[in-house]
Amino acid sequence: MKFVDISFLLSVHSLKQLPPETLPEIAFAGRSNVGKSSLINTLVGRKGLVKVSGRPGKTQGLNFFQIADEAYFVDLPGYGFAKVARSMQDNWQHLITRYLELRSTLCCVVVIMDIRHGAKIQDTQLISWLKQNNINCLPVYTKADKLSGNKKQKHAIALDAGHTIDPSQRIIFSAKNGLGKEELERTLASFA
Ligand SMILES: Nc1nc2c(ncn2[C@@H]2O[C@H](COP(=O)(O)OP(=O)(O)OP(=O)(O)O)[C@@H](O)[C@H]2O)c(=O)[nH]1
Ligand SMILES: [Mg+2]
Repeated sequence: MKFVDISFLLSVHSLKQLPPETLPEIAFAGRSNVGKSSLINTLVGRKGLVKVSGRPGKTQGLNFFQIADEAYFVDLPGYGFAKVARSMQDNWQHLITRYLELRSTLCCVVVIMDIRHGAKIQDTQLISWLKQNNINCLPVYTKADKLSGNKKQKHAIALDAGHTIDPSQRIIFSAKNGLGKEELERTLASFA
């Protein structure tokens, strides 16, 4: 499946606003500023579709995109952004957790991590929570353009070890040069 015919559907700030569970859904999660929105833009080949920012906390609410009549993409707000008020963080956390637990059409959560950084506790927690709840999880190590070939592999292996991920089950990616784009397309199509 090529993810081309895509349009913005709605931004969800409470469970009541969720669209009906009609199409298979793929959600994109990760720490604030890791590159979730950029990854979606690369995947769909539309630079400006999802707003990208150098400032963490850009994406607020659950942003739904519809891909033809085939699937929804859900851009989740980033976690771990300290400058957002505590009460708001709690609200996001609650909304995202309930969404992930309740959504029967959710077929995969892409967990995006910065390949340059070591394993972060919030990613580890999310990955193991998804496993416990029998939700498909696809780890993606992004910003790979920022590392040389050798370092890329070394960092990827360290992240695998930190999160107990099998190297065949994750994808090394770059929104800047398109590395891993086709592999990601193929893998997501197999879930949707
Ligand atoms: N070099 C490089 N920069 C990237 C890549 N992906 C994202 N960025 C940059 O990282 C910053 C954050 O990107 P976003 O896509 O807005 O990140 P996000 O995870 O959606 O951020 P929030 O919505 O705030 O949680 C921007 O300055 C992007 O240009 C990548 O693969 N390579
Ligand atoms: Mg974003």
